[in-house]
Amino acid sequence: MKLEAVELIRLNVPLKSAFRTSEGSVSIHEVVWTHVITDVGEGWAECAANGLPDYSSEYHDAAADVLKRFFIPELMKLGDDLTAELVGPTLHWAKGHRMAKAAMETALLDAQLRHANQSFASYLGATRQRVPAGVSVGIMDSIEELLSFVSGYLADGYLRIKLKIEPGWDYEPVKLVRDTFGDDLLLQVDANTAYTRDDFDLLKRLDEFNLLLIEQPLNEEDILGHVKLSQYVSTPICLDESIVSAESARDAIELGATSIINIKPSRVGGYLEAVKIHDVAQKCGIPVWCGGMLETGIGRAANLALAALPNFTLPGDTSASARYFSADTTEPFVLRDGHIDVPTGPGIGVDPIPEVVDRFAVSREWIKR
Ligand code: NPG
Repeated sequence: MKLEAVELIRLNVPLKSAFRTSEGSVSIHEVVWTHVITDVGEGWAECAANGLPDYSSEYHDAAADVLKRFFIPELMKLGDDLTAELVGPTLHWAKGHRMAKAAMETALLDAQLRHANQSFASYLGATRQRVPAGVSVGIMDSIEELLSFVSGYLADGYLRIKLKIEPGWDYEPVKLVRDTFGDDLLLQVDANTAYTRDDFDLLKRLDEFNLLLIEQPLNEEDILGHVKLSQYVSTPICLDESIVSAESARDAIELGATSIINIKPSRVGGYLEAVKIHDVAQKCGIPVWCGGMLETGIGRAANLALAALPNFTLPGDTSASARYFSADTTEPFVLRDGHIDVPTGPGIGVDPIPEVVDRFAVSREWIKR
């Protein structure tokens, strides 16, 4: 396939309500889309880098810049020899920028698979037609508000609840949710790196709530800290930000830093690396689940395909469109019996709705050969 042109579309998509984590609060999902035009057809992807570099060092302006300045021209140079599988090796020389790399790989894979009339799910090796859905619940202003949101999500049918925590918003809210909704609720927490090695006793108190896991309690570079914490608490530790490749996943597993992994394709450079992490974890008997980066339908579609692979044995943050958006950029994904259907059409299996994209687009720029 040959890359003829790329349209970089900047979108500001309003969230239904502000989403607050220990890293900050978001009320508008600011992202860049890569819309690729090739000689075999077009493809779409949503780059997960958000407005601020607060989850990782990536942010949308930087992603747009590195795509325009380096990645797109380099992929165009491959001429007819370009395939989605070559994106990773071709851009390997550039350090980091995994979300930008993932956006190019995903859009080209979408174009390639649409042309081959094959779905993402079938290409990635999915074994299920629908996936169980969990929901991520942000930090709130009050416990009453938290309980009311959790109760609403359970009424919607979500099968597991993930509570965002930070120092000062941990033991009490988790206790109240556990006491209010009972022992059968699948419950886990996500600290987004908010704690330090001085907080082990506090984190150990969470053991009393029979949580599925504590996600990324310490700094992403503190692998040894996570090893020590895993030995100190009985709740399983799950890494997110720390896992950026199949190698880092293998090492974290071998060292005993993680016993469950959150896989986000964008964080690790794309779906091909994500499948490698799935495979490494599966060989080691480590379950995985699919995380989310507030993606609109364009990004959510491919995540659902990944979440249908066999070692995704825990419900992911693969929520319905209505969890975050009043209007999604594609046909909305809906919750049915706590599950979401995996798209079956060619490529990512969904198309952007032009009027919605026009409404949320703040700029559009073409990069041509
Ligand atoms: O369901 O898309 C979703 C969001 C799930 O909590 C979620 N994502 O830390 O995992 C995270 C968090 C996040 C959102 C991180 C946006 C970075 C940006």
